Amino acid sequence: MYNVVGNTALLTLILCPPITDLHALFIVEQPLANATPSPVAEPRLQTLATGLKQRARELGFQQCAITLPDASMEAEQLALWLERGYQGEMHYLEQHLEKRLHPALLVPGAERIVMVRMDYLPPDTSTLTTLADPDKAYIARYTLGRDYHKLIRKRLKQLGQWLQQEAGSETEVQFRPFVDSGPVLERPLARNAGIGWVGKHTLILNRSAGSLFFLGELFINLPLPVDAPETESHCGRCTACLDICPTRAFPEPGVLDARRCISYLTIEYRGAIPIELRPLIGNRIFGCDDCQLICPWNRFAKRSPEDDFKPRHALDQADLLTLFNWDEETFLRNTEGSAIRRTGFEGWQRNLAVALGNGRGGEEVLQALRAKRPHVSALVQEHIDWALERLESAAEPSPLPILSHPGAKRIQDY
Ligand code: B12
Ligand code: SF4
Ligand code: SF4
Repeated sequence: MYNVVGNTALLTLILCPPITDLHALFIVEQPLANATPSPVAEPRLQTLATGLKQRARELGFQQCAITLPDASMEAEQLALWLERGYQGEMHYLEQHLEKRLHPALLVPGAERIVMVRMDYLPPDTSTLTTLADPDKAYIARYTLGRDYHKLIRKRLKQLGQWLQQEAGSETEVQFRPFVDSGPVLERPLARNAGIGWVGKHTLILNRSAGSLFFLGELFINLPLPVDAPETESHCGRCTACLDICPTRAFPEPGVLDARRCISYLTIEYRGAIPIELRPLIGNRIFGCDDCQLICPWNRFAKRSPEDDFKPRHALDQADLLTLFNWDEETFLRNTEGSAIRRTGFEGWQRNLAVALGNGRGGEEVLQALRAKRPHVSALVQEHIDWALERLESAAEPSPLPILSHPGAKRIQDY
């Protein structure tokens, strides 16, 4: 929290070892205000809200909308989702349930949540061509450049400071920014703010921007007027995302079994990837975009103007073999300031071994796998053995369901 009165950052963050990622931050709640802020007249609140949205656009957010700190309508489904174990080993999702459903318990004093979205699609990165080339590594398009958490958090802080200055001495505005960094149900809150609807692939979709954007939010202690929620789904009878998911990760529309999702398996999960899912992962070594690429609404997705989201180290079309041959030092150097570090060097090698096993093979690949084997952990060794066995038995590559779907003709190569 950024407190203009005391000028001290009161946000207390305790990093839960050994996971050093933002999802695992344990937030100790601190009130936004020790004293109730002075009341502000209705017309002035309206002017501040209009100015705030304008300032958000100037700061690079494509949309900004205001909602109440209330996600209680998710209670039943969230409990059911967790009961079914769909969260896999993301145990942090089981914690702070009351705070997720009632965000004012997370940030006492919060009167409103200002939701923002920021497009992330980088300029032409030949997405489908890379996905279809078994020698190339596919990295989800949201993470080819700089870690978005840092950029969005910084801009949200600037947005909050603008509000403080604008309110001036009228009232003590206080705020706290989040992006993926706390027990916040960002998608229901974004829907409540009217940013979009929750698509059958579980992500927020907007009619003029698709879904290729990040969400972030600012908790504030000022009762600004709220925006109308999105109450309709515009998915209609479409089921494209459900049909083409390579690992069949949707047990039903709008419900994700994360344990089967390639994004979870390649980023969040630390163990041995289930053998039956390995061939379906193809060349995806960090995250997956298929359910979004096939979505007809993403024809309206906009390119991001942010330089920070442009690919670094040509990661948009790197060769699998080149990445597999990186040592730990190279991995750490080339992923500095990137969200890719989240998978760790062991996870990186594990994912690359699976992708190489799904590839075309050849003498150079076989030699690289054999040469690396003695120098890696038991976990990676087991994945290398799987890859070698698969390549030596000349197993057929798994089909790419996204390319055989009738809707594929409409997909741009982004
Ligand atoms: C954990 C997490 C993941 C997990 C789990 C995903 C998930 N669907 O929850 C994994 C690692 C798989 C993941 C993957 C991705 N993620 Co993610 N992820 C998150 C995170 C940190 C928390 C989400 C959460 O709370 N999930 C909890 C469950 C309970 O939510 P849910 O799946 O929506 O479940 C609800 C419905 O299923 C519903 N429900 C409705 N009907 C029914 C019926 C039944 C019977 C049941 C049981 C449930 C049910 O109940 C649940 C309660 O609301 C958010 C950031 C945040 N703080 O919100 C980002 C976030 C959702 N991710 C994001 C992104 C970009 C991605 C990826 C696209 C990245 C990639 N390219 O690889 C993929 C997309 C995969 C997908 N199709 O969802 C963005 C989405 C932006 C947007 N436009 O919506 C977010 C918001 C991050 C951000 N700040 O921008 N992610
Ligand atoms: S991200 Fe990939 S694996 Fe996960 S649900 Fe979407 S299509 Fe399926
Ligand atoms: S692919 Fe179709 S069903 Fe899936 S989110 Fe997009 S519009 Fe909805």
